[in-house]
Amino acid sequence: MASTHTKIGDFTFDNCLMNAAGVYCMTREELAEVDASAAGSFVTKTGTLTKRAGNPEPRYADTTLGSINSMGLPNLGYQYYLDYVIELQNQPNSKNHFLSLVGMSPEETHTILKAVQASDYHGLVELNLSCPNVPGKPQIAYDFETTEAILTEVFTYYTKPFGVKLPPYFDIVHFDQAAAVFNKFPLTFVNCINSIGNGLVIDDETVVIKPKNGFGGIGGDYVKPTALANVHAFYQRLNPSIQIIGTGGVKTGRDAFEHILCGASMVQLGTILHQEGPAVFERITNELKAIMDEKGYKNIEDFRGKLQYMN
Ligand code: ERO
Repeated sequence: MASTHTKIGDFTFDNCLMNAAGVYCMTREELAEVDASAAGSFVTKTGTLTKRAGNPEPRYADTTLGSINSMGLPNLGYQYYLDYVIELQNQPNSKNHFLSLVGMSPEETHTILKAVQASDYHGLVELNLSCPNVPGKPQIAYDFETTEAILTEVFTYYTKPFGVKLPPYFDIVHFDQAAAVFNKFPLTFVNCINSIGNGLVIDDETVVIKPKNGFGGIGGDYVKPTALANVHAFYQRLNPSIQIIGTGGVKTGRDAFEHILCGASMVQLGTILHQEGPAVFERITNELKAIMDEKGYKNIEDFRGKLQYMN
C-alpha cells in the first residue's frame, strides 16, 4: 500500500497528516490524544509569554460549511508547551513535533524565542504571524515591513528549525511581495493558511459567536480554494529549501491529495478535527492512501507539486 511518509527539514514523519494549531492542542491531554492517533505529528496551541484566558464564550461555532472562531488566543503559556515537547523528544521513538508561538508584541516574541533557543528543545517551531482574533492586534503578516523586521531580528539569535504560519493572501502582487520577504530568510517551512480573518456568520437574526460582535476566523469548506491557491502560489515562488505545510478545508483524502498536488509536504486538519476528533486522522489517511493506490503513487513525492495546468 502507498506510504504517506514525509519530511520537513531534517525531520521525518510516518504520516503527512496532523492537527492545525488551535484545534485539539490546548492541554497535554489533548496533545497526547493526537500523538497516540494516526497523525504523523502535532502542533501545540500557539503559546504566548504568559497564559491567556482568551475572548468571552461562545467563541467557536460549527456552521453548515465549516466553522467560525474568535478564541482570542487562549493558551497555557509557552513554557507549558515547551516543557511538554521537550519531555516527549526525550522519549524513545517519539514522533517529531511543532511548537507554535507568538508574543503579544515583537519584544515578547523575541523573549519567547530566545528562551526556546536557550532550551533543550531541538524540534520545529512555528511562529504564528496570522492570528485574526485579538482585538486591536492586526494579523502581523499582512504588514510586510513589520514581518521583515521581526524575522530579521529573529535570525540574529535563533538557529533552530523555524517556520511561519501565514494568513491567506488574495492578490497576486501580495503573493509576490510576501514570497520576496520570506525568501530572504533561512525558513524551514511556511504554513498556508490560518483561518480567513473576520468573517461573519448569522443564525436567524443573530451572530453565532460573542466576541467582536460576531466577527471571526473562517475555516472549513469555505476556505479550501483560498488555501490551495496560497499553497501553490508559495510553492511557485519560494526557494525550494522552504517547504510548505497545507492547511485549510481538508475533510477528505481527496482534499489532502489536492493540497499535496499544490506542493504541500504536510497537511493539517482544523475544523474537521474539531468535529470528528482524532479518529479523523485514520479515516483521511486511508482515503488518501486509496487514491494513491488507485493512481499508482507509492509516496507523496510521486505527485507533490505536480498540479497540471491547461495548455
Ligand atoms: O482566536 C484564536 O485563538 C486564533 N484563531 C484562529 O483562527 N487562528 C489563530 O491563529 C488564533 C490565535 C493565534
